[in-house]
Amino acid sequence: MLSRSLTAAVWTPSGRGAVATIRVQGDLTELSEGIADVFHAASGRSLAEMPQQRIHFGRWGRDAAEDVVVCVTNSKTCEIHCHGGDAAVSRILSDLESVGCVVTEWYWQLETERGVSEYEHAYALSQATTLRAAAWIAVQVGRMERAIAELTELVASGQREVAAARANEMLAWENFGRHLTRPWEVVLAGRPNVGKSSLINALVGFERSIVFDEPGTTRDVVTANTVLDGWAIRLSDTAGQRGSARDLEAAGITRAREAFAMADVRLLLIDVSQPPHADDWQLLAEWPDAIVIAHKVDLSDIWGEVLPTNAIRVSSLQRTGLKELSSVIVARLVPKLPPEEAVIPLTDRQRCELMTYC
Ligand SMILES: Nc1nc2c(ncn2[C@@H]2O[C@H](COP(=O)(O)OP(=O)(O)OP(=O)(O)O)[C@@H](O)[C@H]2O)c(=O)[nH]1
Ligand SMILES: [Mg+2]
Repeated sequence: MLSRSLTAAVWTPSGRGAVATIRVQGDLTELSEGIADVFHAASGRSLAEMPQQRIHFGRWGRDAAEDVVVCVTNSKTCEIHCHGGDAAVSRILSDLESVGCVVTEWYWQLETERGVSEYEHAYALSQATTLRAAAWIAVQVGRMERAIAELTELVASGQREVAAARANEMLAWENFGRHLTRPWEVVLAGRPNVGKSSLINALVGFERSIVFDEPGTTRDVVTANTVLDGWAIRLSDTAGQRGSARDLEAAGITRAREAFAMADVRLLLIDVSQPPHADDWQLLAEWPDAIVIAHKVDLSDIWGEVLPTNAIRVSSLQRTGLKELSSVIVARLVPKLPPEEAVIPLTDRQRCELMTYC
């Protein structure tokens, strides 16, 4: 067994890929001895004898060996490139573990002098799902460490109030920062049959949710990921809301209400081709901050005067009003962009650390 001075981590994204890369860090002489019976270089050399910065072809495994390419990148790091399937990766990791390597996450192998914020920055960057979010995260490198050092100095020199004001300035971008690595939640609700599933399909551009001309079609929360103006959005379609529902439908409605309550933006649909119903008024009164959508405007509008004045007129069938709706959603989610030099907290730990100065 090796002393636990070696770590191994996968550096390629999870899931199936052409090639996967496993990085091992630590004492490579120990590693070389440990894997002598599982790794056989075509050159006959042991890992310890391999010149750095060269690629070495070889076979990995005691029986049913498979092809790998190994590269010793410096005196403490070697990379094993193997088939990108999960099976090949887990087999090599488990061999490494069985000889004493500690399997860890890739960002803990970063060589950094700046501490935890740099790990967090690298991890956050890997979690960005849009280029726009990645660009905002990329420019944050090093900013949080510097900001915290400044806050600490301010407190040490008795300027606690100035420090609190600065920390609050950064915390103002807390929600923006949180959604650089996870999607904004946009939830649709409305009475049964108003066209919620049709609208979600129109917004994502494919048939994600079942559409049917019968109330109560959607029974649970159905989600679909999309991007609006460069921001990652998770749309949720929900069961139609009606006061008279029973059993299974009622359970779906409870789930729908929970999802609606938690949303970053709520879309409340009304079907203008049907007369207003008590449940419509109830929903409008209950969720005054929701974006109201006057749906099915391709049909004759029965609501007329009583339609809320700020309602956005949409027809999912004819695909009209979708652009306007998208820009209203984006304006709600990101009403203002941070200034370029803003320090944006990216993780819960950073948010908590800033709060200690407030
Ligand atoms: N004319 C017209 N019909 C629409 C439009 N959007 C949806 N519909 C029709 O309305 C009916 C109900 O649509 P759904 O999208 O299933 O409605 P829903 O709100 O998801 O219904 P539940 O899941 O039962 O709550 C279907 O027959 C759709 O084809 C629209 O913009 N115009
Ligand atoms: Mg539905």
